[in-house]
Amino acid sequence: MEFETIHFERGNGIARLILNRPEKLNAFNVLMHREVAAALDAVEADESLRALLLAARGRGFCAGQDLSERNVDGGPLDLGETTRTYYNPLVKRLVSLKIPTLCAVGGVAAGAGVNLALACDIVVARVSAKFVQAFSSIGLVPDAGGSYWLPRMIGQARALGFTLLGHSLSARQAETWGLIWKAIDDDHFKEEVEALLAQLAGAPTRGLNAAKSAIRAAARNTLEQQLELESASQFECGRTQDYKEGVTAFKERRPPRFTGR
Ligand code: T3D
Repeated sequence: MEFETIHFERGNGIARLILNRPEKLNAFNVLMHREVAAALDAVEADESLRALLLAARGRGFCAGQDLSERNVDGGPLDLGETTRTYYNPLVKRLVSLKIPTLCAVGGVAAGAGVNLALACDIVVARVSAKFVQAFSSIGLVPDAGGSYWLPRMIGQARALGFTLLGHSLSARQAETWGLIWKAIDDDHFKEEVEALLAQLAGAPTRGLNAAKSAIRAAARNTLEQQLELESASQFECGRTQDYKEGVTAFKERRPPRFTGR
């Protein structure tokens, strides 16, 4: 599929969605939203896929909304409508994909750029990358799920400081705070990302999907509900070929060959 603002490719069970407006630090304009949505359509329809990489070209990961698209000299803009139309569906789609998602943050992530990364299952970042909740600098509220993820992931005190002060957070600090999975030395970044992708693409896909759904549901469930969800998920996972393969491989003392079925 050919796009203008993203690069999208599929192969070996892996979809790679690469933001490609490096001159704007990969800020989102309407076309990029539409092209990302089309790429996600393709991901959802392709049953051969077992992992998604979200990454970006150039020195930035994503600077959030493209502010050159916002004409603030006319009447007031309806940003409720733009977030409902573009960012909210994107966050919901990323979160509910049935394959594991890996976000590789190779440079600065700002505004919605941070929060879209947080919608992915695993986030890694170059040590040189940084994260900025840039909303406070332009009088906005963290959107694209930011106000949802931050207190859950890093606690209210840090969420408030990070958001209200607008200070940038280094990748190491983001890792220490539990905002991301891992900060990786720049020299090893590409190979570690590829290794993680290969691991995810070779994993028992349905089991991973059930696991991520359960962990994401925990924030809104009681213990009773969560225990029942685990049992229902285990019922489904116990019927997969990958479960059978995992147990068989264990007994035969060999590496499992998961197929995602
Ligand atoms: O509008 C709605 O629908 C509501 C939804 C909002 C979602 C949001 O994401 S709101 C938040 C929007 N984002 C920002 O406010 C971030 C703005 N950018 C920055 O604060 C800084 O650029 C960074 C901290 C991200 C990086 O700083 P730095 O010094 O490394 O780079 P720079 O020189 O500022 O930027 C490099 C270029 O990218 C520059 O272009 P130029 O001068 O070289 O032609 C800059 O204008 C451009 N750029 C960076 N961010 C944006 C952008 N262009 C358009 N929109 C941007 N968000």
